[in-house]
Amino acid sequence: MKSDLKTRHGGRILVDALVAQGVKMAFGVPGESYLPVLDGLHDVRDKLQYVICRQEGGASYMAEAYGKLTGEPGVLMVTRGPGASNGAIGVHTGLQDSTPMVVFIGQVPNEFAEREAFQEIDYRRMYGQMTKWVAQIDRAERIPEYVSRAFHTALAGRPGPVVLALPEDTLFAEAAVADVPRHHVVRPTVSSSDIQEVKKLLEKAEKPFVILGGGGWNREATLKLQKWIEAAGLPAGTSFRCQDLFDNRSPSYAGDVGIGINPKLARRVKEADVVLVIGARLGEMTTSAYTLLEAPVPRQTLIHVHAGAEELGRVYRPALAINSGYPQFVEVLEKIRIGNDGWKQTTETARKEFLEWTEPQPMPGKLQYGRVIRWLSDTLPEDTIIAGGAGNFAGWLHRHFRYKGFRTQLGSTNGSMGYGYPAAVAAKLAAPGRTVLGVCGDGDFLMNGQEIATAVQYGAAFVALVVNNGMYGTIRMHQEREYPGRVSGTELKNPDFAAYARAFGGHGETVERTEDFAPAYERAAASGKPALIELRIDPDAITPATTLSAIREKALKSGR
Ligand SMILES: Cc1ncc(C[n+]2csc(CCOP(=O)(O)OP(=O)(O)O)c2C)c(N)n1
Ligand SMILES: [Mg+2]
Repeated sequence: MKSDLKTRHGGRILVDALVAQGVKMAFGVPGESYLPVLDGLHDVRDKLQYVICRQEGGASYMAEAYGKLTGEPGVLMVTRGPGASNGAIGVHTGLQDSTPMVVFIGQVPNEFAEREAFQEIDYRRMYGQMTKWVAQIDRAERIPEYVSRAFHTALAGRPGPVVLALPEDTLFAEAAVADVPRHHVVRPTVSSSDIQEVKKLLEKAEKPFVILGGGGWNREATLKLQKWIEAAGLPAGTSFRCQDLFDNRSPSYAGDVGIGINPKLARRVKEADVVLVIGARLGEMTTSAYTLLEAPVPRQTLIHVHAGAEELGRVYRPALAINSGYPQFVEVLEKIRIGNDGWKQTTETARKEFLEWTEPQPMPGKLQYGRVIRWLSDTLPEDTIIAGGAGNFAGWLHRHFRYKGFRTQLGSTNGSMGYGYPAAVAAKLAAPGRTVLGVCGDGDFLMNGQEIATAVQYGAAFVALVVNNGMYGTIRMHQEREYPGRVSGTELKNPDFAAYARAFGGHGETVERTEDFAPAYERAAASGKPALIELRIDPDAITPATTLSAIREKALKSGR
């Protein structure tokens, strides 16, 4: 048999394995540690586009965003020690966001192993806690087997990242070995007796609430579930940065159960008698630091549906624990009929509270950023992808933008800064027909602003906002609360962001007044280039609802 197979070097075997798994796009920064892979990529360039980035942090975020957007593992390729270190941030994001990723890292040749050779790191230890599986491939003929397992593992149950290290000798070695066909996606399903139990518990409920979240959904499942929830008259919310799992315009949508939660919604979740959680891990951000539900035994009757068996009972002991994929769960759930008028009335109230809460409030300064976000929400096409970073500027986005359907939001639930810009680049490359908007802070943007070069190189024309308040505002806010008036380590002297964008070959605009935003956006979108709009907001406007000076005064009054 083997004699029929063509002999290939390890690099070629690897890229053929990726093509066999269905990979169409990979992100990375090259290194001399994986030259045979780069050589193999040359051969398959018509089938697999290798997007070269300017920093592995940007590349790893792009791979993560690609995985989040498409549901297919995001593929990242980086070099040894330094590349692997820079690339860690997207892997951590992938873990906390349950995003399928497969990461390849160059490695020193086996003959030098364990000598702390040039750039050598043991990735099993380095990435052990950040991944579902880390391995090193020591024989070229086993590459297809390892790659197949990596794809199965990244996608199975709760999706997540996998790392494969590639010793140089494995890549240069030649072998005659067959490719492995495309992976299966293995997710458990719910039993009919468990669904009957869900029905029984919900039927008894007077104040039920549903929370959706996590990774491993698809569009059909979110639409079916939304229909079922609407028919039942149940109120529903979404977990932190998973706001696109439910059309925010639905009469059943009560808001996001995340950071800066509507206090009325927080009370609603706290006072619910039955909470049905599908896909959310119930992490610190979603539970308002484990207060909406008490750990380990919540007061509410908790029905927890999760695709990862290890998540069930990890923090909360549910009344009913269901290990199931979400599309699989919805498929069975939608066959049961429940609902009553009491729930419908509650849902109407919850919806009213959501609408009130999300109405932009006046803030200091000439640029009403909340109104800008609302304008974008009302104006952009329904399937626009919003890629946001981390910082207080994202609070306006979470509060005033109405997400209209599955995978219109890319955000980091691990709260890692620098995500929005590269995620927007990846989104535009993965879905060139869709409008993409990046939303970044001034601190946040410069963590990966160099990826404008990648956007220009690959023609990713989208608009990014940079919300400039001249500081690491989030930290300053906490500072004013804890140590009022003692500003330390949070001021920023910024570049001219519009000029920065133009220097890379992009389009740049600066906006200082609300009325100037719409025409600036139209010009930016029409430029056909990667475009950046700097929004100069009043630094006192620290959240959609309060000011820095109000926080400081309150802290001083309380004797801090
Ligand atoms: C990679 C990373 N580094 C540091 C932090 C801590 N951190 C959270 S928000 C923030 C400031 C964000 O500043 P900016 O992007 O300007 O947004 P702003 O809060 O001013 O709106 C910092 C430093 C983080 N979350 N992620
Ligand atoms: Mg800032």
